[in-house]
Amino acid sequence: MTAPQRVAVLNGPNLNLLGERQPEIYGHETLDDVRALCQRSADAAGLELDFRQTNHEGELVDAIQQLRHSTVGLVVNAAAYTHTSVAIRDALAVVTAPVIEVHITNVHRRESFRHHSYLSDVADAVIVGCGVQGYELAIARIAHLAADAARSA
Ligand code: CA2
Repeated sequence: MTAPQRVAVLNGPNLNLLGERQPEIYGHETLDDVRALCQRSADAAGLELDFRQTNHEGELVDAIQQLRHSTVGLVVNAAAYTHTSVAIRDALAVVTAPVIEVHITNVHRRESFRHHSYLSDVADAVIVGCGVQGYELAIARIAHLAADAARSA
């Protein structure tokens, strides 16, 4: 029997505060709600879920390096590091599995410093402004790509 395929969801700084502060911007769902939503999406797709959050840039780099050979896709909301981190970009650039960048808010409708992402051009897809549903869409897309890859293997 083959091991179940795994999808990883990585969350960056301050996303642990979801639902506790600024609900008018980020909504009422907590990070635990997002984890549960991702678990349902992964279960529906027959994937295992590895869901993480860290406030530290190097920990995100470590996680990307660690997961790059063991997942069928990475969903990344690097939060503020999206707009600053060459290190996270360089780590993602060597991941061969699909990478999907997710932002809860429509960053293009916000302050101009949020309009540039160091990650978008090394990601396979970018989902912004769909609220926490963006995570669900990203996992569904990764499941679709993983099924395609398995068919053509
Ligand atoms: O829209 C997104 O998902 C962001 O990645 C969220 C980041 C922000 O820096 C990006 O520009 C867009 C901020 C995450 C912080 O989340 C908080 C949640 C509740 C209260 C305070 C911060």
